[in-house]
Amino acid sequence: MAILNLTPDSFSDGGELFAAGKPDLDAVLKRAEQAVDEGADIFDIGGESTRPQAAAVGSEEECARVLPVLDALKERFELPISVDTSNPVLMREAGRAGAAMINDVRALEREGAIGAAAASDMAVCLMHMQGQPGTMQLGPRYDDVTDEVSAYLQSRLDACVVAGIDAERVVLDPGFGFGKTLAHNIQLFKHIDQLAQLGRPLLIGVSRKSMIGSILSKGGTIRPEKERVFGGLASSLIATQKGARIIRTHDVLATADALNVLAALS
Ligand code: 7PM
Repeated sequence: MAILNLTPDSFSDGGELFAAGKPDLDAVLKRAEQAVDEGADIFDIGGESTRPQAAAVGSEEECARVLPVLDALKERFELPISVDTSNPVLMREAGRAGAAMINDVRALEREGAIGAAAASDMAVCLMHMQGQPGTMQLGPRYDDVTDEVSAYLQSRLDACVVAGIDAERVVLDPGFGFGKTLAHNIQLFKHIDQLAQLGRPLLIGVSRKSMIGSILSKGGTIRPEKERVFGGLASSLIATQKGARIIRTHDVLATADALNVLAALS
C-alpha cells in the first residue's frame, strides 16, 4: 500500500504533494505512477494529518483535498484506492466516487462513521489508537498491550458486524506508534501472529516511524526519518512472516522487492 499524503505537514514526506494550499495534482499523479511502476497494489490517500502538532482540518477542507485526487486516480489507474479518514461525510463521498476502502485510525468510532461505512460497499481498515492524536504519546499505559489491542480490534470488528458491515469487509491494524511507547510497539510487534489469529487480514504501518528511528539510535541520537528505510524494510518482512497481509509504506520499490523475494524464497 503506497502512501500518498495530501497534507501540507506530514512528517517524513512533508508536503511533497502539496502546493499553494492544496494537493498538487500533477505531483500526486506522478508519484502514483511511480508507485505503480515500483509494485504498489493499493493507494492510500489522506487529507488530514494525524501528527500530534498538526492543525485540525475541517470536513470541507479535508473533502476538497481528497475528492479531486480520488477522481483523478480512479480515471487513470486500476489500483484500488484506500481513503485515510475518520470523517463520515468524506466516507460517503469517497464511496460514491469509487474508493475501495476506508482506512480509519479511529476505527469508525466517530459519530456517524460506522453508519457511513455500512451504507457503502467499501472495505474498512480498523486501527487501534490509545487516546487522541494530540495527546496519545503522553504516557500511554497498558497492562498487556497485545491483549488490549487484540480485544479492542475484536470489539470494533463486532461493532461493524452489528452495524451491517460483513466481517469479510474488515481489515485490522494494531496502529504502531499510536498511543504506544517503544516498549509497547516492540511487544506488540513480536506478537503480530496473535493478532493474525483474529481471522481478518492485518495491515501494518511502520514506514519511517519513530520506533524504527529509536531502534536504530546511536549515542542517544534517533535515526532521522529519511534514514529509516532499511529498518522499515526489515520490519515489513518480519511482520509479513508473522502473518501481516498489507504493508503501508512510503518506500514502495524497496518494500515490493523485499516482499517478492520473501514470497519466492519461503
Ligand atoms: C505523524 C504521526 C505523521 C503518524 C504520520 C503518522 C497509519 C495509518 C498513519 C498506520 C493505518 C504515518 C502516520 N499511520 N493508517 N495512518 N496504519 N491504517 O506514519 O500505521 O504515516 S499516519
